[in-house]
Amino acid sequence: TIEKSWWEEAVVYQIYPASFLDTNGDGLGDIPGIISKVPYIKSLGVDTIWLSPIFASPQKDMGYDVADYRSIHAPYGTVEDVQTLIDQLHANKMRILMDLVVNHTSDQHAWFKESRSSKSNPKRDWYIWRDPKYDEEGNRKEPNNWRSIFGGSAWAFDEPTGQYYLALFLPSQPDLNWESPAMREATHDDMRFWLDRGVDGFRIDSMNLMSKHPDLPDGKIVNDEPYQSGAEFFASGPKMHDYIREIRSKVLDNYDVMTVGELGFTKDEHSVSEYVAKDRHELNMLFTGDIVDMDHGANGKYERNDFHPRRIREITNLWQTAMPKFEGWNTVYLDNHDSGRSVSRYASDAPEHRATAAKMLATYLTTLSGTPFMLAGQEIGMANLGKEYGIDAYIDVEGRNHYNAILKARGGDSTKMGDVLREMQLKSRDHGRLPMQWENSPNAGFTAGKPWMTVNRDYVDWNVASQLEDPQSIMAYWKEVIALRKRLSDVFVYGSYTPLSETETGEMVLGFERECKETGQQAVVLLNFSHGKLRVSSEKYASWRVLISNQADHLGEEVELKPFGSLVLLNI
Ligand code: TEU
Ligand code: CA
Repeated sequence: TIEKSWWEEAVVYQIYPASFLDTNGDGLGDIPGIISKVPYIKSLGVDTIWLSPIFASPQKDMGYDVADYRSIHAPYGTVEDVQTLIDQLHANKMRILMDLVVNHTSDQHAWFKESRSSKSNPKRDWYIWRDPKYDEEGNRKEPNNWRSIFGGSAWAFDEPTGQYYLALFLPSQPDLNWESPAMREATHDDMRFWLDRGVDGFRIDSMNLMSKHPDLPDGKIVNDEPYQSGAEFFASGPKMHDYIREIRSKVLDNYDVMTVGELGFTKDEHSVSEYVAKDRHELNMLFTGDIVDMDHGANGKYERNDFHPRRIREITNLWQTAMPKFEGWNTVYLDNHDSGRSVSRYASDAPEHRATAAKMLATYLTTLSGTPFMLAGQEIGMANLGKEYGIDAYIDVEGRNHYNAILKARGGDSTKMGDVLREMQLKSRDHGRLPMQWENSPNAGFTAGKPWMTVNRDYVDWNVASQLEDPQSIMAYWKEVIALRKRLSDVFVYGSYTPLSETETGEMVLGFERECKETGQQAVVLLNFSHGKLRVSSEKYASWRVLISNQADHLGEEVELKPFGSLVLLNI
């Protein structure tokens, strides 16, 4: 018999609060907007939502800069509103995950204000402070050469006390010092605050950055830039697992909850296993970064590196085969608020392919082992902003910093920025944050006011209202594949995974089998990642029946996949 748990069977729907639904016309989504859509979310078959941060924040990084974890960013609503949301979800047998941002806080957090106030403040060591270094000419220098993930130095100088503090993201996001037991306890209390209100778990932001190498050594020098990554010394540091186990035993184990850790930089199977192997008793699942980095270059996100299906085959095979070895569990995802939409990056948003491509990716997400996470809007095939949008449509700090740095290096000539814009049109974080497209009315029905960011004008054709009416819609397909996953969970959730080789399927098709050993039930999934019509030999599956397909034909000895076609066959 199979050991089962709710979080393995869950299908999670990520909501970016600013962009979901605005109910008071201030142009920003809000908690009442989410509450009003609980029946809609439930109708998809989704059972859990993950809310990106909704806490008090100056919004320098859209809430990933938390000023107070126990109060809500006022335009979003109140703690009472959130309680109503939690209660309504529970009344509908649904669950809610919150974003736990505890690698860093905002510089407006009371803890940091105290910490920076003097060197002798009791909270001084809640953050990472170091003396400056000096070069031969006596010029002040940062304590080491680490680069911020958003560009520039990872250190910010604070005049009043003459020291630098570490900030791996924005200078307004100082890193917490997890070495401090008092800081850890305060953070545990913040977690309990929400768990006691019924929250069902956390997505842990920048999870593996919490433990740094204690000596903060210089990062390996790979080019002549002033700052180097340093990730080898700030990701998955020596105390990482102590901190997680402490959270687990002191906090999480007192509740029936789950955690999903965001895992950047750490990529090897052994290190990954240490977070999620069953006997480790640490996290329930992870977001490995590789699946959203498939078109990143060796020198960074915005370096051109066109997607090839070989990448998704490698990554899928890697984690699908690794997890069972150590009885670990994982997520299955392609989209989040930090990237372009998968349909635009890994498939096609060309009008003639878009619906089929979105359905093909939905098939991928719901037929693998692991907990599927989808981003709001994925159920209607929301896509990136089109090429007609210029740089002004992009507002996110990561992409903007990148663009501005190159613009400066090229002497400020914006006519020479076509290559940079091309990559932003694929990968900018803005695309994952576009306002939800509810209907064909001004601003897609997202707001009656002025939207906080660009509304993609393609809402005219791609919106919730029109797809609700259409049995052939992307949304209808999503409902179907989610329902199939739930009904056949022995195969699709708990079954074993066997990859089909590139020789068997051809390089543009991803294929795999799933099997429930107990019942002998088997499925085969074939996904065409190309613009072309492809045939795959299916002798072995000649007598299997079609469970679901978007644009494909089962011809017995052969399967014909239309462009971006997908097909799932079942043996019994
Ligand atoms: O992201 C962590 C992270 O490492 C990011 O740099 C991510 O790789 C990048 O955005 C991809 O382009 C998390 C959040 O998901 C992100 O939104 C926050 O900005 C970041 O932490 C800081 O809290
Ligand atoms: Ca609002």
